Amino acid sequence: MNMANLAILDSLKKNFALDPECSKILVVGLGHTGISVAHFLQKQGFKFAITDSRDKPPLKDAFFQEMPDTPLFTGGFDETAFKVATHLVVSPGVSLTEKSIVKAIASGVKIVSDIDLFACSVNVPIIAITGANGKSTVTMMLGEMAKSAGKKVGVGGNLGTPALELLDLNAELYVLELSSFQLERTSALKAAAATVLNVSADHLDRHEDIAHYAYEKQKVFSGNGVMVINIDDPIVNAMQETGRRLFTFSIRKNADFYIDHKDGVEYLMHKNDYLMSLAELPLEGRHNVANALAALALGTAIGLGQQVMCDVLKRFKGLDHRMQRVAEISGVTWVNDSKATNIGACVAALEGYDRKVILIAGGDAKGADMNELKPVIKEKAKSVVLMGKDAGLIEQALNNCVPVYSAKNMVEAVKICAGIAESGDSVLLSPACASIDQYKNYQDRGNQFSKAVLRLLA
Ligand code: UMA
Ligand code: ADP
Repeated sequence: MNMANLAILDSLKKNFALDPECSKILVVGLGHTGISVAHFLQKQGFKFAITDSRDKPPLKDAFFQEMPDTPLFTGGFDETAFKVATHLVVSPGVSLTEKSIVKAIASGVKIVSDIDLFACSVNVPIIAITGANGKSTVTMMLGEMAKSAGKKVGVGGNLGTPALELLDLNAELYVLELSSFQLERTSALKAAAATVLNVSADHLDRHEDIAHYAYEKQKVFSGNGVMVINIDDPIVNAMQETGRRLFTFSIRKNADFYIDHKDGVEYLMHKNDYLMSLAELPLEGRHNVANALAALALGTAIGLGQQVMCDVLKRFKGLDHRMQRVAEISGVTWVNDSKATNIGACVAALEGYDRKVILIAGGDAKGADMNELKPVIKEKAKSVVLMGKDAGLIEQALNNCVPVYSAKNMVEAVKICAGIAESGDSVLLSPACASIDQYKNYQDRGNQFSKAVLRLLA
């Protein structure tokens, strides 16, 4: 349930000294988040302006038509707008190290995130999910579990629908996927249950190093809610806080949620309860077993029933562009894992295979050290087809440990793979890099792959 307007204003005042009478708010970024913030502020009676560094942010025209009277500064961050602001609501795509923002913070301007505004507006449980990989999968699993249990649930955040847009649902529970960018600028979130699924190198073009990235992720545990901890990941394991209610999960050892064998069958376990066999999980890969355990732990933390949760897992087919089987052509299986935008995801994908695959990788490495890919590629790849901006970095890191081919684009990459693949092989697009150097986004990259593969059928 949403809080009534007065209660929301009260909470915003207490947490951020935000006051419709005197606060001067600058919304930084005119993307989906910025628009959701504008709607929220307008509804609560705040005055605000918006700035975006881009000349023509894609949503500019639509915004101008909707709110023609709201001051809008584009084509750079407007210094005057920053000077008069008392509060900045900064979108996740904008770095807090931007000169104008650093200056504003130094002069006492408060930073607020859309997640802060959201947290100040609900008095029902929020479940928060972060991690380098698996966020969307676990968020969707848990959302489905809650729905199946008859709960009115809002599911969104980094997943796609900005958190503030979920408020109109008046849900009794919210499940949010949160990125490190959202968390780094959030201070009012107090989730009823939260998890950091794993930490591996990502977004190192925006975060100083992996320790800093982990520090931002850890903020998901702010407050006093249930901590769901992956004890297989040493960085996450170290986030445990004494005195907090805690569920652990592991695919390797004993934990609150773990895997055990009985009569040669592997089971998902909660303490002494055999929940379901692993064979009943339609998703491929050990990493998805970890995701299922995390979802079960979060669901248990908010009182969902075991049976309902397992029924959802048994029919959960996974999300597009994550280990998605596109086609089998002449005995060759083509798999789209375009959402593998970092090394950890690509490693997890390769580790799931017990036979060597042909890998298509490359794109924007976002500052990651591509040397980490070498051992798993050496073990699991028959050959590698590289494309995109940082193909050279990967090629250098591999140092001829497997045959490497270069492709200018996806059509060429698929052609090369079709030429070298033999019946029984799998061709896996799992780029270990972001897509923005050549594509609109990871969906676009995955779609281009599928299109090129399906063309082989013709
Ligand atoms: N930008 C500028 N100048 C600006 C504002 C934005 O150049 O003044 C650029 C950003 O660098 C970015 C793009 O515009 O490339 C969009 O940035 P944004 O903050 O306006 O993005 P939104 O449209 O609000 O979408 C954001 C999340 N995007 C990012 O964090 C980059 C979406 O996650 C999220 O779904 C949405 O809020 C709703 O919560 C996307 C994402 O790629 C899926 N997230 C990253 C990831 O998952 O790895 C973190
Ligand atoms: P996120 O939202 O964190 O990006 P997704 O569920 O969208 O996570 O999956 C992104 C990529 O990471 C996909 O390539 C997927 O196969 C891989 N992946 C999913 N879960 C995990 C995990 N627990 N560990 C490692 N990789 C994972």
